[in-house]
Amino acid sequence: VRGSAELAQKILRGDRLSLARGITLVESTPGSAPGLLKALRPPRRAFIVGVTGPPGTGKSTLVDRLISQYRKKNLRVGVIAVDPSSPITGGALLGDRIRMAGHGKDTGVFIRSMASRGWTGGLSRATSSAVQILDAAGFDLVLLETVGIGQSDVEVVGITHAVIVVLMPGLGDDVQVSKAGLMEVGDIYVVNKADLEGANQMVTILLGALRGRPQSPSVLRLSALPGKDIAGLVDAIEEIRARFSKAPKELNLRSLRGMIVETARGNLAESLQRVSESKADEMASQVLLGRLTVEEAALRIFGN
Ligand SMILES: Nc1nc2c(ncn2[C@@H]2O[C@H](COP(=O)(O)OP(=O)(O)OP(=O)(O)O)[C@@H](O)[C@H]2O)c(=O)[nH]1
Ligand SMILES: [Mg+2]
Repeated sequence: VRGSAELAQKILRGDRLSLARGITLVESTPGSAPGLLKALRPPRRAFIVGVTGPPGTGKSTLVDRLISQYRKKNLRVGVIAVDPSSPITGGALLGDRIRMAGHGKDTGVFIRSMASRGWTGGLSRATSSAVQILDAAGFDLVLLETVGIGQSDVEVVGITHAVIVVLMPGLGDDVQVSKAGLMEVGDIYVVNKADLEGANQMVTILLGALRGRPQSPSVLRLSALPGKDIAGLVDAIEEIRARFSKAPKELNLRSLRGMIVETARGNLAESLQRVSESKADEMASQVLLGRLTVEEAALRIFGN
């Protein structure tokens, strides 16, 4: 605990090495750093933006462009790029680093890739913790990139104040977009790679898919790679950021709700993993003997 108080002090002072160490700590040994997070409990200042969407739509390229835009505004920018399935998309981590490498020497920018390292539920919890650490370290803007493959990959952006969903031409309306729950989470939808064919069609599909939403989110088309029409996206972000600055409570409550749920999800998944190995075997025999149903066994798995 003494060590974590010291580490917290250094993080609050903005020491980069301690910041990196703090994130490594929450990433590698989840739940082991309650002292650190408690000591950090910051006045919540950072504006936190999630960037999600199917693989390869240009999220990292867009994040890189946003870093440049916000550095021009003199905001300090922290980035967490989450890779939920490192064995499969192992190249993506390296790719993210390379794509954002231009900011490597800028002390107003901190970029970190995080991988789930194979343990269930760890991702959600570690991400919430890492975002809190960047907030405490005094970053004005925190960008959180996640690949929107499955429901939980998408839901992790619920810990933010604003969510950008990045799509591209040719995705179609059903497969990746609707299924992953992307149509529910976005405040801003971007059709990236507008330089490619089919961008207008994608916008049409998107508007159709968003029709059921009570408040229509912004829909923008741009090209992150050549850096075309990024200004429109910055305007859309700034509109939400202005709302956040004026009355932070509403968006902070949304983000904290998300963090609590994601952390609980992590805890639950970890507990389940811990008990299921030993207990499921024993209960399977009970079910086989007709003493329990599968449903009863599942309800009892956390009990004694
Ligand atoms: N034509 C075109 N290509 C782009 C544009 N933006 C990004 N790309 C390319 O799309 C590819 C994927 O870009 P990334 O930024 O890595 O996409 P990502 O969504 O972060 O990918 P993952 O993190 O792996 O899901 C790269 O080859 C980019 O150069 C664009 O505006 N136009
Ligand atoms: Mg990426």
